[in-house]
Amino acid sequence: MQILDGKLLARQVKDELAKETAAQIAAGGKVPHLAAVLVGDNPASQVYVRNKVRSCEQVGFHSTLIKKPVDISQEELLHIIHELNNDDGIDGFIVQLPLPAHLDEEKITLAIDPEKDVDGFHPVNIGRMALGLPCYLPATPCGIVEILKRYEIPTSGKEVVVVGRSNIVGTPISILLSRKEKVGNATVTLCHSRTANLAEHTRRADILIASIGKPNTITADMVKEGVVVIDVGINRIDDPEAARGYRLVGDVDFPGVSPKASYITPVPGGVGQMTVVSLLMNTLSASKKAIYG
Ligand code: L34
Repeated sequence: MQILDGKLLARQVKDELAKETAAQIAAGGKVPHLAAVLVGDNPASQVYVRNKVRSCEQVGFHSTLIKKPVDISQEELLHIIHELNNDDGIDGFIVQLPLPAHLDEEKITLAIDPEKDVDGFHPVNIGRMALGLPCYLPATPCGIVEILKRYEIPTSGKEVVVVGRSNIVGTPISILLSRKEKVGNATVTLCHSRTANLAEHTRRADILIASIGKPNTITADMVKEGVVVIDVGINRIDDPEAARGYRLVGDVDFPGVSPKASYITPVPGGVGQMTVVSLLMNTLSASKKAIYG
């Protein structure tokens, strides 16, 4: 069993991005600038956005963090998005999800200019992705592709089983891996909460992508020997002995499944790390106007 080390890969990609950014600036180009909008005080979102801002600093980007109280109105948030859309200094921006229940995530996502949608969540970017056109790829699926690419894990002709059909992970990764691309050409099965006999599907997987949002959903009896496991889940479990009072686990029962796996991502230190660097990759493309000219 080999660990797919997201932390190590993230460091490598960041080194590459830092060099490319320095070269761009030395050639008289732009310092890439990412803005992140964080609404409310969801503790996990605070950690993720902090990681994003810190990572921008590490690679030499500018970043702007816009923090707003939990009770911000929809109009006010739409106004901020409108300003960011029209701010030439900002190459790309994100609105961290989930949003408080009174805000309409769909409306907010649709308000973001696709050219600045470095999260790749806007239907224009998702549609372009589905057709194989240049686009911003959603960060988590992009991170998964980068892991498979850099560890040289073959996908062509393989059985990929994705568990979870969210707009930001399950749906896009199933499209990406079935496309005719270097990391692609897989036979993809997309399972979800209404799938009958989940284990029958997961046991067929050469590559299993778990993005359910519930700890220990994938157990040893549900996978075959030699499976490649990509665990997207990040769940907080109360743990009085841990310094922070909780520990992080994925959607996969790591102690049970890892002995059967050929490769497996850890949580933390796996996919989450690559989600952050994918956002940086998209922001650098945005600063070059590489996608939309
Ligand atoms: N708009 N909302 C928007 N864009 C995104 O790309 C996200 N996502 C997901 C949630 N909402 C979003 C993220 O940023 C998930 N996500 C994310 C980002 C970073 C990490 C995990 C998920 C991350 O840094 N994970 C660390 C551990 C962090 C911790 O200690 O809690 C890891 O090693 O997995």
